[in-house]
Amino acid sequence: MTQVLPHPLLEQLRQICGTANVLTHEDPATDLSPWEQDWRKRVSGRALAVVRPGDTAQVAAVVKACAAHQTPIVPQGGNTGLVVGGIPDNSGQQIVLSMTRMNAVRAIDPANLTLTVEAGCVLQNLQTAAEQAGFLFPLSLGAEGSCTIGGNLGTNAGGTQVLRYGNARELCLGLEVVTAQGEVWHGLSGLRKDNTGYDLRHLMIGSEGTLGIITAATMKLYPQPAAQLTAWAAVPSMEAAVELLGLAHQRLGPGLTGFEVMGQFALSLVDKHFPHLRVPIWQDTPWCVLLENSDSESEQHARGQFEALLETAMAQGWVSDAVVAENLTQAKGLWHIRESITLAQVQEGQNIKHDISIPVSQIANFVKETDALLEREVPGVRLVDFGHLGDGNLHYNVQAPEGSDGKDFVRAFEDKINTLVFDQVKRFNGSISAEHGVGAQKVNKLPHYKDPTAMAMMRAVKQALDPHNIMNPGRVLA
Ligand code: FAD
Ligand code: 2HG
Ligand code: ZN
Repeated sequence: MTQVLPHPLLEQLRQICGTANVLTHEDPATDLSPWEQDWRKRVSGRALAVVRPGDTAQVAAVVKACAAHQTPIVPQGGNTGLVVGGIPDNSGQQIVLSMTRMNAVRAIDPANLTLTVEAGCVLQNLQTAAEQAGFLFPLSLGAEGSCTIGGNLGTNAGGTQVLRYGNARELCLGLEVVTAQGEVWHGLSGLRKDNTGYDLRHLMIGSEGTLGIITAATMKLYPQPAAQLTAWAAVPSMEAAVELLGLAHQRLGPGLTGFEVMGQFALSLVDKHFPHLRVPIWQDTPWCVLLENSDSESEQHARGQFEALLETAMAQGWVSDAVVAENLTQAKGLWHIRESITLAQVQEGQNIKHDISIPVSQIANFVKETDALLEREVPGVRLVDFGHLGDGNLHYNVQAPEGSDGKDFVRAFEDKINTLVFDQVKRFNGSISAEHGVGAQKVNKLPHYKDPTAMAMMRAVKQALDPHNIMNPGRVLA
């Protein structure tokens, strides 16, 4: 009989976090797939262990132990990322550092308009904590019921309120981070002004776990609006949607907190797979737009502003039909339709995602040209265009031709289609990752599309902060 020798690192990790918080394949009854498989169920890895620290000191001790054994660490929050950034590779040698046990709201400072929270706090719980204290925490995205603030900061998440409040980066005033050497950087200052050298916070945000582990963050709070109104409008073209956006900025000013665009095919998928959601006015229009007006005065004021805006837009021919939600339940229903596009795409079969940004002024040209290019090069492809038009961020997704197998299609065409789309993005001075990040998915594409000097500076930063490449290797930088 062969005896399984105790793994020295695993023994150490068990001492640091407790046996129950170090999950391995040694126990056949333990299913590690929730941590090893990506949200889209396209990629799976194999972890040496899933480690679940309970506090910052444990994170630091785990990193020190892993560094001593040269064992790579993959930080993970809610595992809702869409670019294969938070799961281990196939080597069986990486540990997943799951942050979900560290989920406490540490402090709320009403006078400073800040909230300090641990990295594993689910975004929705953070929003609720802010609301219960009488404030708004505006970061909002479809995965908010399971993604964590650590993952949001790791990816610099965007979502639906960016045009008014900015992305995760703009909402963060301070960080607590465990470095690749296992040291703790105490940076939870909550200061709005601090010019004491390089801004390390901004280096960590969006670094996708490749420079350090975010253990806590101090986030900005905002006053709650007096009223929030949502409208759904049919628009005859992308040009018209852009005109409507300009008018909405002009008329609503900072009240404009959401401006989403949805192509007809994207909405047809929601209608097909979730008919109970009752998608409004989509059959006779190529595009619909979802607008949100957050008013500091009253609902009556907001409604008046919205009605005047839509009237002008209709007179200009930029809107052909529109509905304004009558109450919060209706508004939530409209937003739910928008947030269901991703899931409707999953139901339709495997697809190719492009999370891109283009200057708003160029989006209509980009879509027209790129649609035509793809239809010519890959006949029959179905384009699922939607996204945060207010930020110039399109989810320019590509579904297999009707009746063909999604998996076969992705295998055969993903690389070709990515190159066609990304070359177009470059031509239009855009970015190949607007909000989801680079992860492992775009790591090989990045050097072709990012400025070489910027790539060299990124490599120098990585080398300086993580010289042994133990922090999420193979992500962001190859
Ligand atoms: P994970 O998936 O666990 O990790 C993501 C990355 O962050 C990985 O590289 C990981 O290593 C790193 N990371 C995680 N925690 C930490 C930490 N504590 N310290 C350092 N690095 C860490 N994204 C948007 O931007 N906008 C959207 O509108 C949006 N909508 C979505 C809708 C759906 C239905 C889904 C499934 C996803 C959506 N996403 C969106 C993508 C995803 O939700 C975000 O990227 C989110 O920020 C990831 O958070 P997470 O906790 O799940 O992170
Ligand atoms: C959204 O805006 C998300 O709904 C997901 O960023 C986008 O499914 C996608 O491609
Ligand atoms: Zn998005």
